[in-house]
Amino acid sequence: MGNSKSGALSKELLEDLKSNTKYNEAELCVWYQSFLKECPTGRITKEQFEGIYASFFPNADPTEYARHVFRSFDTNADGQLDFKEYIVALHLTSGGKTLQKLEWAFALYDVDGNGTISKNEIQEIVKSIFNMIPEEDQKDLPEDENTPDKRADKVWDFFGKKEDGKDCRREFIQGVMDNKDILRLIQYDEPQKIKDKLKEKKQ
Ligand SMILES: [Ca+2]
Ligand SMILES: [Ca+2]
Repeated sequence: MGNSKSGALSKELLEDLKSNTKYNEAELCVWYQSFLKECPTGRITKEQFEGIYASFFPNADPTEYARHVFRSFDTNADGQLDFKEYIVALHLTSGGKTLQKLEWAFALYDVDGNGTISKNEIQEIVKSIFNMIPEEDQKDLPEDENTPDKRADKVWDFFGKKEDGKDCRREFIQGVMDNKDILRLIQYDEPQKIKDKLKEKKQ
């Protein structure tokens, strides 16, 4: 993307994003201008991304979760989010199709990217989600999901796994599709708040 600094979106990228997200050409152009204003280099670094999360969770610790979310959006694994990755992220966190969202959730949980999800990986993500729940709110959680371990166990049990089992992408997506309750347990809805904030900035 050699023209990322020229202020214009390449035709290929525009077509790509139009067909893979819900945004139309006019919206994408506006997003792009605001993206360049915020990130003149055309890239968001991991530190900037963590900073965005940190500013929204003053009473909690979103660092770990932000790191995992960043990894799941950094599809070419170069340590930065370019405009395409950023728009796909926005699209997924703000009402993309369920299947796309679940594919993203799988990528989030597959920490080492080996194509399966282990119990350790579930524990790691669930713990990072927990860190974002302020302590006073944790007290209001149901008894069987009020600690990271309990919640991770519940998710793991849902998939019917033995201690050393693994979950592949298809099983994971089908499992969550079949039980909406598990969707609530594996995700954190706060990105909506971040999206709204980013939108405000645009205006
Ligand atoms: Ca990248
Ligand atoms: Ca894995």
